[in-house]
Amino acid sequence: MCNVTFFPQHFLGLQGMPRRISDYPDAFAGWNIVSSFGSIISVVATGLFLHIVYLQLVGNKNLSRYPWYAPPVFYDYLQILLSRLYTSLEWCLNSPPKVHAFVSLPLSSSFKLFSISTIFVSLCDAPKPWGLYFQDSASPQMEALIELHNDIMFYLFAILFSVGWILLSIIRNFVYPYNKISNKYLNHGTLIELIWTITPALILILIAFPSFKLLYLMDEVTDPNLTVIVEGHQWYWSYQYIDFLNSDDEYIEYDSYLVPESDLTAGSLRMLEVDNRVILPELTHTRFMVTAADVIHSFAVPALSIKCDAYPGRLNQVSVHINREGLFYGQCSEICGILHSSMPIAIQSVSLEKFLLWLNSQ
Ligand SMILES: [Cu+2]
Repeated sequence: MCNVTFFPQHFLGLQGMPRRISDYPDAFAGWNIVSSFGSIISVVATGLFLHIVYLQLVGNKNLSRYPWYAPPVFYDYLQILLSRLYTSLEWCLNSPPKVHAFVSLPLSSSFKLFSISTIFVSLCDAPKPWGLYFQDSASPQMEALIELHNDIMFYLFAILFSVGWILLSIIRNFVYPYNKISNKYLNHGTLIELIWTITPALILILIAFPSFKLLYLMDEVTDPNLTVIVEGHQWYWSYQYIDFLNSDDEYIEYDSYLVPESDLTAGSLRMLEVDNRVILPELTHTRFMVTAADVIHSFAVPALSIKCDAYPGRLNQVSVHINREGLFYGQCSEICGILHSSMPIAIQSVSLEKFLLWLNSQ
């Protein structure tokens, strides 16, 4: 039950869902539904557990003879279900594929079982429905973060399997009806206690080294070629390009609001699309100076590994080097009031020529 409730939250976190939002982009809905079912199941299970405890303690009712008995899983049915879940083109072709397999350009959709409403062209730089992993990275920092995550997951799986193995062998070897005197030798073991105290400490140190290295590396702001001032407001972002003046000799600046559901055009993302995007050149060291006008906000774009708190009366800075063209979505990630979920961020990375053209038009 805990897994059903919290594991989807893990995937949602990887996909970039901020905490404490009242309404979320549609891509996040799928796993949230699973999570809701999980929480309902765990409430029911807690009730059942208390009921069983009551039966045993008050009603004096004993356990059945085979407490670990589980009915067999229907393997064939599971296999059929799995092989139907293909999500990419190669799985819908025969093997070996024909030379001209498609008459028109095929559009890939994700997770056919549930998402009839979300058959879009696959987006790389926004959360995906039923996404399990990070959004595609577009900056060196994000590459490093993903690598750190995978490194730590290695230890996590090692721990999961060793603890799981211990649990299973305890269940197998020390169940009452099969092993009546198994408690006889369960006393103390100085050596094993030393091992299980020191090993976790060593693992923590192993994790800490790459983690701190990356932390300090990401704090570094390398010689920026371009500075953008980001100001969080209740409930929109405003941007200022302080390196450039427009024809009236003023800084280029504009506000960026959420596009409401009624004004969305086909294909744009609900709760993520804005009226004025941040336009940045690719392959350029850019610095964001982040601040806020009223309350604390947080400027966050998962694909670029940006997450920077915006405080009133204080300038924070974060540097980013976008390594390809693309459209990157993020959301305010610090609860800032009733419309916290309605102040998304859209950063469009374009070639330098296009960026200059855009500057000229300002
Ligand atoms: Cu905010």
